Amino acid sequence: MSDCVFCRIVRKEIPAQILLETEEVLAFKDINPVAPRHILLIPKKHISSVMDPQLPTSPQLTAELFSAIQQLMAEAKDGFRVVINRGAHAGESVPHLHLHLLSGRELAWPPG
Ligand code: IU
Repeated sequence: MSDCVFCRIVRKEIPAQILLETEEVLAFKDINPVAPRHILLIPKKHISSVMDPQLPTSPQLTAELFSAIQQLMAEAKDGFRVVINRGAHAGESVPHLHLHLLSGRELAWPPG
C-alpha cells in the first residue's frame, strides 16, 4: 500500500534502523522502544494484520519469519517475548502485520 508507513520503510522512503532483510521480511528497531531491545519484524508485502484473510501467504514467509526470530534473538540469553497486538484492546496502531520482539529486561506476566 503506497501510504502505509511500514510499506514506506520497506521501500526505504522513511529511514529506519534496519537489522535484517530477506526476500520476504524486514526487521528494524522500534522508534519508541518499550524494552532495551525492541525490534519490529514485518512481512515486506502489505498484510494488514494477523487476521488478514490472505494469510498464510506462503510457506516461505512463515519460514523467514521464524528464521528471523531465531537470528535476531540468538543473543537474548535471558529470554525474550514475541507479541502481535490485534485490535483496540491490544493497542494495535499500525495496519501492517508486525511482530514485536522484546528483550533486555524482565517482562511481566500477565502483560498489562
Ligand atoms: P502496535 O502493535 O501497532 O501498537 O505497534 C506499532 C509499533 O510501531 C509501535 O511500537 C511504534 O513505536 C512503532 N512504530 C515505528 O517503529 N516506526 C514508525 O514510524 C511508526 C510506528 I508510525
